[in-house]
Amino acid sequence: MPEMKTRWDIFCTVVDNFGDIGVTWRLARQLVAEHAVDIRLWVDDLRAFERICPAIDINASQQWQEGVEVRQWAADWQPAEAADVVIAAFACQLPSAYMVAMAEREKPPLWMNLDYLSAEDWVIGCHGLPSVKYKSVQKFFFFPGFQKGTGGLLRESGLLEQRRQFQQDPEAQRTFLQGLGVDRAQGTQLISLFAYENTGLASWLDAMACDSTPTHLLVPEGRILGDVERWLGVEALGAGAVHVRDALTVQVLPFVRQDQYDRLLWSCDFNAVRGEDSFVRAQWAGRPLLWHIYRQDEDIHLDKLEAFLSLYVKGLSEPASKAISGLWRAWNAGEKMTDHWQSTRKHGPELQKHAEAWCLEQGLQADLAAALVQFYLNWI
Ligand code: TRH
Repeated sequence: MPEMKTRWDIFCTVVDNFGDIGVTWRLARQLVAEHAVDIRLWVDDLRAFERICPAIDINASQQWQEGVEVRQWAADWQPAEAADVVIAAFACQLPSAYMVAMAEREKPPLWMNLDYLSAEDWVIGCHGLPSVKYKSVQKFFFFPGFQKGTGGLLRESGLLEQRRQFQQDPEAQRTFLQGLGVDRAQGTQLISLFAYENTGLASWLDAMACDSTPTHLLVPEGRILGDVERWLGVEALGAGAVHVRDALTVQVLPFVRQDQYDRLLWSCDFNAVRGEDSFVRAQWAGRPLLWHIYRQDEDIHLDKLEAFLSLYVKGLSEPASKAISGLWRAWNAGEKMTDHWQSTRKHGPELQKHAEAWCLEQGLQADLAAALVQFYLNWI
């Protein structure tokens, strides 16, 4: 831990959706709460921020949220002193006047690019390497990851313990779900669905509707709703809507705060997630999951999908491994899900045990915020 309070600036441009702000907001809060550093979080789109943190005042150029100084990153940049540690999230371009301020400091700051999450092996070789230089200021690559030699994953201290307690407390789960208007009938499997548009959805919903076990599907408001509407044959689905088709109950949820979303994942038997941050949170939930990866040009996201799968299935029996891999591949190709879902259901107990084991194994790594602080301490 640094002796004096260090000042950190995190820069976030919201490219689309909620992952960019989701990751940086989570990191900023954790650095304040667990590492006693001063954080300024510069964000260019406070509306996206407001969705995951309703307390945000979208008109304020400066505000404090949970100990984090949130700054509007306006197009007309006003001069600001450079911090001791500067994090450019996801290769965002810093304001040029800020770069000048970094170079003018007596001791140049530690400048890092916080990269996207990938399970690919090359990440281990690149994590921590120097990147470009601006005058006297050297930039470094910082890669999150699942394996030793990477920067790890965001995981707040005590998270897994909190999660376990919650999952062992049916009353806490009931109260939480009731707060969202969800009444879970006994013997029903609860599934959350956070995904991009997906042509495979209809076949998955068909499979759930025909299942001998009833399913209660919780869908936060968002991009997948159009496909849900088409399957239900209804229009303008909004938070609170509930529709029943045979064994399947579909319920639309409001978008909730990040900590509530965690509880939603912890409450469900199976979680469909997407992007980067919800993907990691579903792993900490210790429940089987389905990842809708963020699509990239030339299908390079498919390499990332395969890299993760090859790590994740280690320790699973051959049939369970085939079932979950088949499900993930079909989902990401927008293909028919029916058979894959049936096989996944068949291996449910093994996949459940495995999800917990995977979570525990990942929980042994240093978390990303601690790794960043350590990187800084090694650097000074
Ligand atoms: O929203 P995403 O798809 O975000 C991203 C961005 O598209 C980004 O540009 C891309 O590079 C990246 O994916 C890979 O998915 P993600 O990362 O899961 O972010 C969603 C955030 O929203 C996450 O922090 C969880 C949060 N969330 C809530 O707080 N409440 C909710 O109700 C839901 C459904 C999500």
